[in-house]
Amino acid sequence: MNCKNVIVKIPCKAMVQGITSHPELGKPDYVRALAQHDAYIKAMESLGVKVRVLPADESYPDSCFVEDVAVVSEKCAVVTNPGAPSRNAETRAIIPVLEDFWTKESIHRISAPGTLEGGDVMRVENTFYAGLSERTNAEGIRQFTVIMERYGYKTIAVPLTEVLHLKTGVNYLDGNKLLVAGEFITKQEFASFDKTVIPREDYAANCLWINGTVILPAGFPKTEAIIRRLGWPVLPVDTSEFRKLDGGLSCLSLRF
Ligand code: CIR
Repeated sequence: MNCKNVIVKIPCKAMVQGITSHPELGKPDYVRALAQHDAYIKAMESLGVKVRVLPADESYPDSCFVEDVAVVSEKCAVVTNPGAPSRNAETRAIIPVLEDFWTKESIHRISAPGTLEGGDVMRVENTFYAGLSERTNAEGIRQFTVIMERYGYKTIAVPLTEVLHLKTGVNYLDGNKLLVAGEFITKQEFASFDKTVIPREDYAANCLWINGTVILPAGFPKTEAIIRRLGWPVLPVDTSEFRKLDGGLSCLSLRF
């Protein structure tokens, strides 16, 4: 689906204390992270997208991963309820921003005991796949399903066990094509897709199809070659500093 707008949030200095399941990769280099974030914005702009840049928020080390605090579509927006305690209140700052794009009536909320993070939600046309993960629970998906039904969208829950978020390992490109890695290669829920398996470069499953070009993380040549073979131009963007916090390309923006 074509994308007109993107919301991003500048990384804060406290990002070096962000959550990570890969401490062996080391702490992010803040200056490099800022430069990579800037390149991400420029990549989006080069594809015809209008980028709204939110200021850094030092209270929340992981707040640059703005994808997790909302799920957006052309008809509505859903403010999530992040399952990570240190990230839960990040949602407060996104509400006034969403109000610039959606009416108050079309902005909804996931509430406790439901939890949901945007990284667990993948849109394919009028269907949302929602990962049942450590961050997103069944009640969160139930609430999300009810909200989205009102707008004519369907939700399919996908249990996951190996990765942080659904989109850590599976991403929809276009034309029924799905990039899959790890546990998503064999999942029944994705049986009808035209799947491309990421060969031993699992991190590169988190790519973004933006208006006919695929933005992919820099440094994954096998994946880059595969995507070129699928027929799309590619735009590599270095995300090495965000990877140290389990973050990838999709995590850094809300796209609509
Ligand atoms: C976290 O653990 O919440 C952050 N360090 C990474 C969030 C990545 N977001 C995403 O996959 N959507």
